[in-house]
Amino acid sequence: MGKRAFITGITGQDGSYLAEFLLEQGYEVHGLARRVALEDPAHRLTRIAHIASRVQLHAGSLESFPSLFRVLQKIRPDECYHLAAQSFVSYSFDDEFSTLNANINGTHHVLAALKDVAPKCHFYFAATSEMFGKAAETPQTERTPLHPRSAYGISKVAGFHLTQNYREAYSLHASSGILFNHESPRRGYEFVTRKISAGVARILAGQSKELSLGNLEAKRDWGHARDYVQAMWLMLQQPAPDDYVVATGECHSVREFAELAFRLVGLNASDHLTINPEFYRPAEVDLLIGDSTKARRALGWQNRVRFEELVREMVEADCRAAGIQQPFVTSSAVGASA
Ligand code: NDP
Ligand code: GDR
Repeated sequence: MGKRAFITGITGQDGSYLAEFLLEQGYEVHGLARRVALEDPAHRLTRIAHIASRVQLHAGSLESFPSLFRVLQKIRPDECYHLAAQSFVSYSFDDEFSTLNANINGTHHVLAALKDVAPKCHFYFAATSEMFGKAAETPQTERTPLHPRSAYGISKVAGFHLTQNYREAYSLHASSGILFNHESPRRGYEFVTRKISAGVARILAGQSKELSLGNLEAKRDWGHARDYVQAMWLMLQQPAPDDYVVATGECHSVREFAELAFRLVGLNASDHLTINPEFYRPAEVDLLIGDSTKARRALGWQNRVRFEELVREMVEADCRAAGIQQPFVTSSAVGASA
């Protein structure tokens, strides 16, 4: 009999890759989905449509302790991956209240329910490099001080501390993955990488002329979501719970991402890229780059997808969706002139 896993946020980017991975490992996979999503699967469950018949979805929301308690009591999972969150940093400035409410209370609700109904369950918390925010050192490790710069970052610091506290106070096998940005063709359209890949595809297809972004100089450590969900799983297979930074150790600016995406399809970024101050944030995180030595050594984790391959996969997927089968002008853009 395989193990039982429960994923909050199964309809999101990471949840969909994690569900696939756990099914491959022989798990019985359960997921939390909002009632509105269950009633509109054609639009709201697109990322897991291909595995819908193999996962069991349960209605519930982060805001409702009773809904989470009921689901966890019914499933009593061996492993719980708590990924659900209001995850868009920019939106957390527009609505601090709902971000703090969903993210902090949601994590508290899941932990409190697990403590009562499945205290032996291994728990994963989706922490983030945004907790480092105005980072005190470069690169960031598990020991770097936390200095969040948004309600989102603050909510994740609270979730991180809650997770540590449940580990210490109630001996829960509760781990946090401090994951740096990870992307894929399943990334939400609001995030900058997908905004770029989808924007490039639209321009190439003649459906639009420009792509409007905010701060091009922000630097991020971008990996592929498929690699990162394996780190989540590895953490829960360890005898003892712990916290791990998961990152590629390589960083690029938003400008570099955009220039490469345009260059791959034979377009010049400067002909199409415009700046819109509306996309600037009240407080920016300028530079994030992670040192994942601990995860590599203790978990044996590695990231396989490099930067150019990631950009290429995202641009290709969006071009295909726009009806363009062969979007690339060169086999490799590295070293190509802009
Ligand atoms: P997504 O935004 O793609 O997915 C978020 C998920 O949370 C969706 O399934 C969404 O459901 C669900 N959700 C949001 N609010 C609620 C709610 N109130 N009740 C129930 N479900 C809710 O995020 P990712 O997959 O990219 O990220 C997964 C987690 O990892 C998040 O917690 C994120 O903050 C964190 N993280 C992500 C990183 C990244 O680079 N991707 C890096 C570090 C951390 P619905 O589909 O209905 O909206
Ligand atoms: P981030 O991702 O805030 O790092 O959070 P996002 O892609 O939104 O922003 C990355 C950087 O790009 C700059 N930027 C823009 N961002 C967006 N969204 N839209 C724009 O037009 C634009 N122009 C420039 C931003 O200012 C920022 O510096 C992601 C989320 O997945 C979080 O949930 C997760 O915790 C962190 O990654 C690690």
